[in-house]
Amino acid sequence: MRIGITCYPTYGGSGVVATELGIELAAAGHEVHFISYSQPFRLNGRNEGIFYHEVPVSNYPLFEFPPYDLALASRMAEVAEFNDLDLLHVHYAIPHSVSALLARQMLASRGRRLPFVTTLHGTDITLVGLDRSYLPITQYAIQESDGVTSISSYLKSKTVVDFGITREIDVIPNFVNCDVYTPFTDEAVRAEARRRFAKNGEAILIHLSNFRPVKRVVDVVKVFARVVREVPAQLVLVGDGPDRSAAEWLAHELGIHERIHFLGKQERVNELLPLADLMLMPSELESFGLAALEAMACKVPTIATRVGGVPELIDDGVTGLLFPVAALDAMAAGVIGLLQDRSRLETMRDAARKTARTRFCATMMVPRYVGYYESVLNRPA
Ligand code: GMT
Repeated sequence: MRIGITCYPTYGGSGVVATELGIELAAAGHEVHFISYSQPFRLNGRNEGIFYHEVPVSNYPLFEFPPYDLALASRMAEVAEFNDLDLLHVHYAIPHSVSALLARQMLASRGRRLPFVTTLHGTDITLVGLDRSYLPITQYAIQESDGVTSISSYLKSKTVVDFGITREIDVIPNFVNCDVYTPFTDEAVRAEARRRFAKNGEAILIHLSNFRPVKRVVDVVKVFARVVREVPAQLVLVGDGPDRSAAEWLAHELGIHERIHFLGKQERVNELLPLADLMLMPSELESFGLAALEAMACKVPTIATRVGGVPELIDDGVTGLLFPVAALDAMAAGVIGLLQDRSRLETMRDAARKTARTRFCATMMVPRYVGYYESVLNRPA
């Protein structure tokens, strides 16, 4: 198949899923064309079968707000025509599904079929999409898509209820490549690698996100401050975004900054995750929680909040621990309890990896997407 993929190329879960899917599809022999305003950050240009098409956006002075969605629609139609695409797969409804709808109509007027699949990821439904200025058009584009998938059952229900969507939505959960996201096989090698952050064999906690308010990064620092009162530990923070400076200030104010490693955006998170004992994900909301899945594949359980689609991923007490939002004392007690009970932590680490491999592996989910594309293509136009 020849598939066009559009996503936000910046640091965010939907872009990661779209990019990883494109890489897997190309590895399976499909031709994948990414169409976006810049190259998705996990796409390094080395993969055979993957092409990238930049969307140029005019900055003519009359446009106080450059019309990206229109430029994207034009580029989608062009790329589809010049490369004979079978279908488009857009990640994040706003504005990608609207642009795809326009591209489909443009090509239909020339007698060419270009169906599109929309994958809903989270804030496109739960936050941004509910804004009245976007709601009617998002609702329309979802309803008019040739196929719609959602990354969790939670998000599917939210879309049906909050947007009054009546069309079918298939749940295809997020996935991880369990050969790329792997734990260390040799404990001595792991111990040596951990010295990068923990010179004296201390515990290592990790957090990975885009540091947006919904991630509650300040809570990560507050939980860590409680943990280090009881257990010697280091905290590795991967990512960047609006709340980074607040987190850095707090780390200094609490006098624990020397134990906290702000790494910023990192390309190869698969090399950092396996160094940790636990991940912290105290988010206000997560429709899925991809970072936690990537950690689980590396044998790192997550201490998370019981929100959105997280319970579909993390089995409380088995593959991680779940707490109410802002329950900082309870979260810290959970972390301390696990760090002080190494055999319980080891059991949980094994269970986390097993769940990633048996329920969320790329080898299972990518064929589901391919099957879904085929069903869309086989439907009458
Ligand atoms: O979490 C973000 O702010 C980024 C956002 C996105 O769409 O880029 O992530 C959403 O999609 C991810 C991939 O499907 C999910 O793992 C995240 O849970 C979801 N974020 C939220 O629901 C807040």
